[in-house]
Amino acid sequence: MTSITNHVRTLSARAGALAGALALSLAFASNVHAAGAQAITAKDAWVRWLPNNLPAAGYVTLVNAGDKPVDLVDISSSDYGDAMLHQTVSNGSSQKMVMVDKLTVPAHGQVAIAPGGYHVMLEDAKHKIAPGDTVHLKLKFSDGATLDTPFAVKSPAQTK
Ligand SMILES: [Cu+2]
Repeated sequence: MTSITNHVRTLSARAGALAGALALSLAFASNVHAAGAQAITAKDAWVRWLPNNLPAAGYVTLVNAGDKPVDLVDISSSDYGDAMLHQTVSNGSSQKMVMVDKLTVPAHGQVAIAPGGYHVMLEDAKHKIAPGDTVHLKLKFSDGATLDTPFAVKSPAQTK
């Protein structure tokens, strides 16, 4: 009698573990689905290239199709050793760059990282980069999404 009870216990323990595993995989599946409905998209991504290994500047417009604001929180690149978000601030006649920790893309809105405002400072190119090339920046957002975005490299003359 004891052995039958033990057997039944073992079975129900297994059933419990199975139900747990199933619930876990369902939860995982719904997370994957949520990540698939990405709120942020990138458009008009380009880099202003400068000769002589001078730092380049990346520009892009971020569009948020979601109901909540999303922050751009990190930028990295396999093509540059350093990629940082900067803002150009003018003080009367002089201009300076300041570091930006995060940039908020408003719900159902967009934000432009564009000349005169924000730029992604790109330094320490890992290989030879020239106008006509495409480089990739990885944009990370506060909702957990990552956008691996191609940027068209342009010479200063091409951007006028
Ligand atoms: Cu800068």
